[in-house]
Amino acid sequence: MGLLDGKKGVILGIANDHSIAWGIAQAMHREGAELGFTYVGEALERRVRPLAQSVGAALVEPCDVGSDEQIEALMARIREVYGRIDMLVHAIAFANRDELKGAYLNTTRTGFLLAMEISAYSLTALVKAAGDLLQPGASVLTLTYHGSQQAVPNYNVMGVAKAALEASVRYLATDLGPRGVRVNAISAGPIRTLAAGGIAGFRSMYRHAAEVAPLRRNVTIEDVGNTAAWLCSDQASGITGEILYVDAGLNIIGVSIGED
Ligand code: NAD
Ligand code: 0WE
Repeated sequence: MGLLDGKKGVILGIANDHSIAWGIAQAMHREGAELGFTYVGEALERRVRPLAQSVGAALVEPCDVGSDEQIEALMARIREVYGRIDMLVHAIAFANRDELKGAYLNTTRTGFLLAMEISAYSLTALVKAAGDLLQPGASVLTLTYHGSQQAVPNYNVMGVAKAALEASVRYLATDLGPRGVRVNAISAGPIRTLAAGGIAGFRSMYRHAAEVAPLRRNVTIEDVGNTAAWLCSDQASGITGEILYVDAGLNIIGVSIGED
């Protein structure tokens, strides 16, 4: 008896087995869900296909969320293979690497628009294109980070994009609620994924998080995956438009004094 028995879901944002989206896929698969995955580019296709096979994913399609054509093609395939879906997971973010360091005020117009398009607007584009593929009882989930709420050194334009993403969650929840579709976000603490790799100061921030978080540890993709599976299950049927922190409690700390 799994939490997600009989449910079908599509997960966007698996790059490799360190991806948060992969943690979500594993937990959803364990709970009985039937899954489909997307990837961007041939390099990632080679990573994603074996992972898809290991959980019996029936659908593996390309989808660059910067392209309306690819989003439309994905939805057409979902319609063919599944008819309808119960879960749509968006675990995608992108900004120019050189704008994830130094002063936020150096953000360029094109860099700002790129981060907003790929990291925030894409959720709205996907939900719009999904249309009636999302039936009553279905759940949409995205991933965010606390840099949307408070200034985090170097997160910069991504923080602004995540603020827009979180607001989108509330407006989409308002639009889809009458149809019985829920929309939520998980705000994860720092995790060492491909997207965190090579970010200026990430290592020391990651270590600091484990020192000051109430649980005195970092969160894992398993922590996030388990919460995601539950949030998309009927057990969470009264929750929509919510930003749920999975961060070992880090965000509730105002001042931390080192233990010596
Ligand atoms: P990841 O690198 O494993 O995943 C990011 C994914 O975004 C990749 O699969 C990449 O292919 C995809 N992507 C980028 N541009 C795309 C595009 N144009 N079209 C489609 N897909 C595109 O890293 P992750 O840390 O697992 O990131 C997943 C989500 O979790 C992101 O939204 C990120 O902001 C969020 N998040 C990460 C952390 C962290 O510390 N790692 C913390 C909180 C939230
Ligand atoms: O959302 C993110 C990272 C998103 C991200 C990562 C990259 C790296 C590679 C977006 N675009 C790119 N572009 C690239 O070229 N996180 C929540 C992880 C993260 O990134 C940080 C963090 C944390 C946490 C950047 C600065 C400070 C903290």
